[in-house]
Amino acid sequence: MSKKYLITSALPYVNNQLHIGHLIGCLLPSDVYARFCRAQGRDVLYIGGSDEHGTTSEIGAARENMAVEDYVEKYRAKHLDAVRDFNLSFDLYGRTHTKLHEKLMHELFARLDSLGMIEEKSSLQPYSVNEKKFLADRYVIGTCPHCGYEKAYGNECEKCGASLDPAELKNPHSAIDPESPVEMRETKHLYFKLSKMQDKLRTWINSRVGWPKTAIKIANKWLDEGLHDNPITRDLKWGIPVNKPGYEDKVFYVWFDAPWGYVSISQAANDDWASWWKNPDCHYAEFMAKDNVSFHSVFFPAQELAMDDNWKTVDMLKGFNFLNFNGAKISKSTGNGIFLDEALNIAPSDCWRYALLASAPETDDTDFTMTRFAEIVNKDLNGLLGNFVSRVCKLSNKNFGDTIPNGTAMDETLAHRINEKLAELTGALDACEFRKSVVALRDIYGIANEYMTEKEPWALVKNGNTAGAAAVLNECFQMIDLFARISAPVIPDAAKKIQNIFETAHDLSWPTMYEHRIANGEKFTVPENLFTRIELNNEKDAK
Ligand code: B3M
Ligand code: ZN
Repeated sequence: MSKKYLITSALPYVNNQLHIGHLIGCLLPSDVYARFCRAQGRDVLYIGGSDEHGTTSEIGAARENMAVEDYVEKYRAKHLDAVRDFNLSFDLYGRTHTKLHEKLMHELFARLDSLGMIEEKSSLQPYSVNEKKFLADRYVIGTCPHCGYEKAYGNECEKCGASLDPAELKNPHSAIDPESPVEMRETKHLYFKLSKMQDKLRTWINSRVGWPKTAIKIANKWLDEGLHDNPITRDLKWGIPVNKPGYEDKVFYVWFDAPWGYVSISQAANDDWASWWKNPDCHYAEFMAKDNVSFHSVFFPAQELAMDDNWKTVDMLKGFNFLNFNGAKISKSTGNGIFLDEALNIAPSDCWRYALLASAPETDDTDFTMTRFAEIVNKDLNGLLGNFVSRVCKLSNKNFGDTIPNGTAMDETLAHRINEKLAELTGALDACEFRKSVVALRDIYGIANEYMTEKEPWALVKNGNTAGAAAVLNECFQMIDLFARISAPVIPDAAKKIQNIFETAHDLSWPTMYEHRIANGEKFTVPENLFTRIELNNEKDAK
């Protein structure tokens, strides 16, 4: 039986159009990894979806004067378009506002409660007098007690990453009605006894291998500061109702229910979901941006471990830094960035996939510009890959017709060079090191180009060495076949086009070694150009 791989992408809130930051921060790398694993013959369950609860949806709906359900539906539809257009191969792109999810949350909460992991506490919380309600999470804005940022939310500071209790904010005011007086009033909430999990979680974190440095650092910072019990209920209407008497007018905190969305979406995707989620031999990889890391490295695994019910915890937590655009934060409100609906008017999805992976913010925040985008696409995809495929097919067709010219034995020097890079590529993808994997991929395209330049098959033809030219072109076709296989996780559309060059269908399984799979005399067709050059013509673009 092949090994099980569970792969999840963070679930974006449905309060905005997705942008290239979301794409590189979780959706795309998880997809590339899932495709790579499937090509290796691994048994993959790949899950994503919409995080529909929380104050982001409620506040967004209020701003657009819509019912929350309709608002969520509107943005989810846009997200689903992006999932389709960018070829994200989720087994299911699900959602959290479902009966299945509610049922799961109720069961999980009841279990934590029965194990003594839940405590009721009264606390003073900001209350908006004019709106007559408690201000939860993003409903309250104030000054962060840690870094002084003036627009911190009640649950977290986006500037310094601190997780906050609304009562800690200085100068709290309502996000919806900033003029309303805010008083601290007493209200009761349910707390998850996170403090009890300190030692278990430390041991667990210490047993994780291969996490990016940023992710390990964030997790350890939390542990070093000492874990505090954290409230998992909110005074809100939109969300999962709390299944405990006395809590009828409250819902669960969005960060309590959202990570469990991975499980409920798995349940909706596959009847056999437990063979991933309750299987200690399964390998679980999570993908997210760094502002989500504390929830995935501390809160969620602490709950899983506290349940003591054999839940699969994350093995590889791939946390990304932020992608900026033209030197500034990507943001809908300032209009800075590329949003996924407009991206496709600029270039096809493969170009974005490749260029973003080549710029993945793996070790630091990274700046992305249109100039950088054009350079990468023009050099690597259009130049090294597209031109090579086109030149080989055209030259061969002109001199030998529509069948693969006769080859000889594999060029061993060439094979050795390719195999070295192939091992690097495989290792990088296995380790979820995406920039490295793009470098290795580009190097293999480069080796093929060098081979052709050195062997000059056109000169061989001219000098009457037809057999020699045929052998070189044959070797080039073998490399084209290799390109389809090794490029497929990153640029699936182009890989399919390359695969279709050959009349016989050759699978896109992941190769362990460079091999000759294309037979002499096999039919092929000269494809349309795989890529077109990106020309930047206005000033805004050409930064
Ligand atoms: N919705 C945060 C975000 O969209 C949050 C992720 C949930 S992952 C379970 O960035
Ligand atoms: Zn702060």
